[in-house]
Amino acid sequence: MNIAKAEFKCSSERISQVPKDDLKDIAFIGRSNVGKSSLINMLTGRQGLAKVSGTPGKTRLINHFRINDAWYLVDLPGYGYARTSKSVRGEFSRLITDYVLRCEKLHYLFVLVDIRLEPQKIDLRFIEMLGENGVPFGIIFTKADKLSKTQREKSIERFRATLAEQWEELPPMIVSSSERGLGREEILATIEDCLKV
Ligand SMILES: Nc1nc2c(ncn2[C@@H]2O[C@H](COP(=O)(O)OP(=O)(O)OP(=O)(O)O)[C@@H](O)[C@H]2O)c(=O)[nH]1
Ligand SMILES: [Mg+2]
Repeated sequence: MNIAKAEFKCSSERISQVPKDDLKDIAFIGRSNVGKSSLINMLTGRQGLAKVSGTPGKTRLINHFRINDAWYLVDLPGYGYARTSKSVRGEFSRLITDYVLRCEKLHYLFVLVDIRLEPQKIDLRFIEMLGENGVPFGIIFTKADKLSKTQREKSIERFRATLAEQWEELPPMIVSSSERGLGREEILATIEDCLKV
């Protein structure tokens, strides 16, 4: 898929504020600092479209970017940001659970996982919630440039094995690096396919 046009549409602090048109949402979520905003910039080829930061918790709202006037790419706040007070955090914020479980615009969700880390409980719980609620999703491993090829393969295998303990069918998994542009074609092809359904 060629991205000819990518424009910021709006930021929402409640799901009642998301765009009311019938374009589908393809959203990106994961732990704070996993690289969601960087990946969105890499996919659209527009640096600075989504705000990137070394400080976790940068993205706090649901951000809609309108792509080719045909669909929305959605940057979601990170979960598991420990420095947010417990009362607003819950396990996953209300904003995240409302959007992921109730928003009818959501068509497909990519869960981003840092390829360097062993499977994190919070990611596994999030994935479990998606499975239980029938939310269609795929996994994108981020920051692949930080590992060697062998280390990457080991890490993916470890994640696959952990998921296989609980799930018979595993979600699609894509390896990416926003620094290197790795995974771009594969992610865009996956999006193109799932927009047809
Ligand atoms: N080496 C490397 N660093 C990356 C990559 N992607 C993101 N980063 C770095 O990771 C940090 C966090 O990136 P963001 O894109 O802001 O992460 P985020 O998931 O949007 O973070 P929040 O909005 O805070 O939840 C930044 O310092 C990025 O430069 C990557 O592919 N490779
Ligand atoms: Mg962000």
